[in-house]
Amino acid sequence: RKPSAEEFKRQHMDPDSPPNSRPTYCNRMMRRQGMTKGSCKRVNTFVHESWATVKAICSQRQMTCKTTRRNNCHKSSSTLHITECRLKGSSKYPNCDYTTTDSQKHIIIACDGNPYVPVHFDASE
Ligand code: T3P
Repeated sequence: RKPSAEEFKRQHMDPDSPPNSRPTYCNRMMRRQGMTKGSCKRVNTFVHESWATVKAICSQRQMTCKTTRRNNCHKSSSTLHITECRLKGSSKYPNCDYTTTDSQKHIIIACDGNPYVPVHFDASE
């Protein structure tokens, strides 16, 4: 299935909650957003900014995607508020147990389609 903006929103957008380092955030959000079904997704980033702010990155600096090597990635010109969820080594499916880390970083996302919108989270730096 082709990655879509809807998938991107489900997995990576959390505009309404402020960045918060409550340690239970990732365990709760990874489950609620469907990323612990069948297996535990290992790494996932949530962005605490509006869809308008994230969509605008599709017209910012273009670069090669690290994961796909395609040339449709874009790096945010500003840093954004994000939370990174990382599966703990001790975690055993179906008990997906994550570390929650807040930060402010540039993000790199892939955009696709017409309209040209975010479809994949590539990296943060
Ligand atoms: P998706 O393509 O559905 O956005 O790279 C594999 C997945 O890991 C990819 O899912 C994005 C996700 N990921 C993050 O969410 N944050 C990161 O910092 C990295 C490296 C990957």
